[in-house]
Amino acid sequence: MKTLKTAFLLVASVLSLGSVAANIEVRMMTAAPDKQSLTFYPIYTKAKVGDTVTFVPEQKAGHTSISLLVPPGAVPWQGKADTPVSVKMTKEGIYLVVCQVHRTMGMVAVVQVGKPVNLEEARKAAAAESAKMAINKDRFEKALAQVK
Ligand SMILES: [Cu+2]
Repeated sequence: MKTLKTAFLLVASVLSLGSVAANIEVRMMTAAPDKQSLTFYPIYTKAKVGDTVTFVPEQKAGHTSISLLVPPGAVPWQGKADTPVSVKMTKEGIYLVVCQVHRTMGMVAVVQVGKPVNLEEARKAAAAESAKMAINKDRFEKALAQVK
């Protein structure tokens, strides 16, 4: 009887959730499967409000995930070197991410959560950051081109 009650509660709670929040991994890599070096992989990620994005240092080289820009009302983050950081996405919009150590080498990522409400602001911030890069200056632009 107890098992039946537990099973019922489990089914009821799963049904009430509707869409289940996902945990999405973005890897921080020195050499990525797409032949890029010093890069987030993938550089563009689409998520829903309520999802968690975890930045995972796949190869250790001092990689650090920090937010360059977050949508209005969202909380910025600053990860530690070579340490995973999980960010719960509570606000819609575009998040720009850089690796503190390799940002001038174009180690950047874009996370889109829901609608891109701050796309214009994100484009401006990305262009300003890209102007300071020595290599891979087009990565932010390539990632932002995938925003829909
Ligand atoms: Cu890095």
